[in-house]
Amino acid sequence: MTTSFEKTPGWLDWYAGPSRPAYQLPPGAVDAHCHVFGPGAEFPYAPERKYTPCDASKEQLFALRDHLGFARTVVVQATCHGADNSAMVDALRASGGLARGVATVRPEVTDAQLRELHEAGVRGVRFNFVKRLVDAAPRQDLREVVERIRPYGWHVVVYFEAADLAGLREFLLSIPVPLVVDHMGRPDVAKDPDGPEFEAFLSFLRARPDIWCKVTCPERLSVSGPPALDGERAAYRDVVPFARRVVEEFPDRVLWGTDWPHPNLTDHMPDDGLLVDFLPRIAPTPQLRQRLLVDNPMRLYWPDPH
Ligand code: 0GY
Repeated sequence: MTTSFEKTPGWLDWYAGPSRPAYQLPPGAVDAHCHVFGPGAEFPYAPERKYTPCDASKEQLFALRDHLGFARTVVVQATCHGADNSAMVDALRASGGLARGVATVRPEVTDAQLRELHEAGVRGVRFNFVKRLVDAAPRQDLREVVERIRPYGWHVVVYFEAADLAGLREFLLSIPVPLVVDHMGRPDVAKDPDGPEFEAFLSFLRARPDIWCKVTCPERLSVSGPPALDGERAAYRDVVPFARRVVEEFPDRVLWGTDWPHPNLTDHMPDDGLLVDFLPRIAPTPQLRQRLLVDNPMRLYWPDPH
């Protein structure tokens, strides 16, 4: 079967021919946040999707992993595939154990389906609260999903915007499994990293010792922008103080990933090699980078790699 689709108008394809990073990743580094999109002809996009991306296949993802120097990947289910995890699972199965996954499931998921996802390498589910990406799911549905996944030892990845944290905080803290927050809860980096908005986020991270944070997506959060705008390889400088604060206060529960193929960027598409070069600026010592890139993701996704 072939399925034709039209990309969302203005959709930016991922950056072809990324540079080789100047910073060499430590052996065993994990890209803990990236996606596969389709290919749509093989894995059609969900009817309820809010955007139609360009294809971004598992082969292309694994080629980028090797080019940048990552050893392993965590493939996160993107909203354009809804709760049909087949493209993500196909990537996990093709990875030879070098990829783990975060799925989207509905309360009616069967135990057989959960077992199959676990065997393929899924270790978490994602709850997305970003209004432009999904229609809000009833909280009771999310609670039911948590009860279903709990026996597998999975965690919940949550994606929300800074302005929505106050309304979500109590609900999120009531979820009885570890939480992983995407993209630092999307701070407004035009604001003060020591100001009340980011302080509210840090206080959320302090509320439980099992809340992890991805210090990801400078390209998505930055106002100062990429090198083409600020004229230096050291791009996205306004994001640095935010990410660095999190890395330094919570060194044992931070994760990092490329977010390839960077859905929904409208002004520029990052060179993934430059994104890797962002790492020493937010994790300034080799010890911090070892935890961020190797020890932490291994503990969460491959606690028993043998
Ligand atoms: C990301 C960010 C975005 C998209 C999704 O699942 C998704 O569609 O997560 C976004 O548009 O901010 O993490 O990839």
